[in-house]
Amino acid sequence: MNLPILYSFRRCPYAMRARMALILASKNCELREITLKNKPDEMLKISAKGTVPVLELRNKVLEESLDIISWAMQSHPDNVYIFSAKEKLMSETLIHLFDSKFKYHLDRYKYAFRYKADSFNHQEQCKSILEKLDTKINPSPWIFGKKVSLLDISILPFIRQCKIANPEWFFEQNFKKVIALLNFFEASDLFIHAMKKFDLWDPQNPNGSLFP
Ligand SMILES: N[C@@H](CCC(=O)N[C@@H](CS)C(=O)NCC(=O)O)C(=O)O
Repeated sequence: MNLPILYSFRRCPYAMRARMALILASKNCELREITLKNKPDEMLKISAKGTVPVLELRNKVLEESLDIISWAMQSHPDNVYIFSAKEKLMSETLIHLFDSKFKYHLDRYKYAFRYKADSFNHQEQCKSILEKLDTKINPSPWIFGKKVSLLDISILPFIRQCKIANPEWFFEQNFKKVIALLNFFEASDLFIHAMKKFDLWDPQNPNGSLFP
């Protein structure tokens, strides 16, 4: 295959948002499903920091999910919501909040033992961020209406992880608009497509899988 190569890990929220952007922009690539415990040398050679997703283009390597999204959006797919300047700023602020503060607390809530953290305290911090988000959005069905936006695809994989940590607790919470949005997201063709399973990439048999 002579396509961009995407190193991906199905369950990684950063890789999920990159895959969704590639689907929305119909950007074909060769997907190489990896495992974080045994990253292939081929990936580490082009991206020493060892995180997924990585997109290898003909002339450059994109090592950040948000850069992969920007690259995919260069073709301005008309199935993606176009932000006003104000919405763009709000979205960027929220994406940053989820990538930094929310992810920080989410990791310590989910893996309290590993981080020697107080799970309850970090669950409360996640809750507070989701409650604030709930006051800012009015999903119908996506955050900005009928079209999915980069804000939806960027933050929902993390909100989903928060749900997975304890679904019973999650669904009892008061952030009902966030819950409705997540339910819609998880049932969407876009998300289902992005979560398609691929065999682990085998460097001995180097052709990956065609994606999307
Ligand atoms: N800022 C990076 C973060 C990517 C990231 O942290 N991915 C995780 C998996 S979800 C990873 O690859 N971690 C490396 C490891 O666990 O060894 C991005 O947005 O692409």
